[in-house]
Amino acid sequence: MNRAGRVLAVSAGIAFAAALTAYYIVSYLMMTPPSVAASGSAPRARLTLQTVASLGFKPHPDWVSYLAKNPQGKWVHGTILKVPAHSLVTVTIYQYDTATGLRNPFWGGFHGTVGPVTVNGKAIKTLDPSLASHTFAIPDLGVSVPLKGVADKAPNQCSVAPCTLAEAHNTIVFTFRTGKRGTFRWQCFVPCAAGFILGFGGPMQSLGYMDGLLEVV
Ligand SMILES: [Cu+2]
Repeated sequence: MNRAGRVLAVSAGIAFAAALTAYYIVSYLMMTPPSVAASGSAPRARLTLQTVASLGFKPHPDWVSYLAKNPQGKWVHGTILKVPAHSLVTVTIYQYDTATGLRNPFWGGFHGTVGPVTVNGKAIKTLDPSLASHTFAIPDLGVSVPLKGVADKAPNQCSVAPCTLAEAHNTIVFTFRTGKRGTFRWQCFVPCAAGFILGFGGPMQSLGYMDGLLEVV
């Protein structure tokens, strides 16, 4: 190839890489994951969530995920939750996934909750860490609640979100208090990402799956 040809080839390569980079940045900036507001208003609000073993639709049908119910009663695949400041927020989680277990038994306890934590209507003080399927934890607010998994052999298990109450699940209800306004990260601490190294990749490190933001407004 002569000099002009090489310059042309290199320039074309650089232009292609620059276009790809620009595309990546623009699509990153334009992607706004949906946020879901709690129902009710200060000083009392309610959040309704569900966890599913596999989302069942694109872009990651086999990823484990949280979903949230909006105030109109529709399930949304989103983990950005909007709650009022200085309020008591009661969270109901329909837990459809089976247990993976916690590596650190400390997280089998309930932290930062106000009043009882109930599983299927029964108050419990702590959860056997090996029964945890996921946790709902907001480290900055000191909140952490392990969620009891569905039995491995439970009949009628759900595999496509949103799951319905007719499918095998545990219902966990707890309340926590919000303080000042701000954005706080929340996440699951169970290594529940099947197929990823140590169970902590993929959905465990992705907003919209096992991670989210709590917008206190
Ligand atoms: Cu999880």
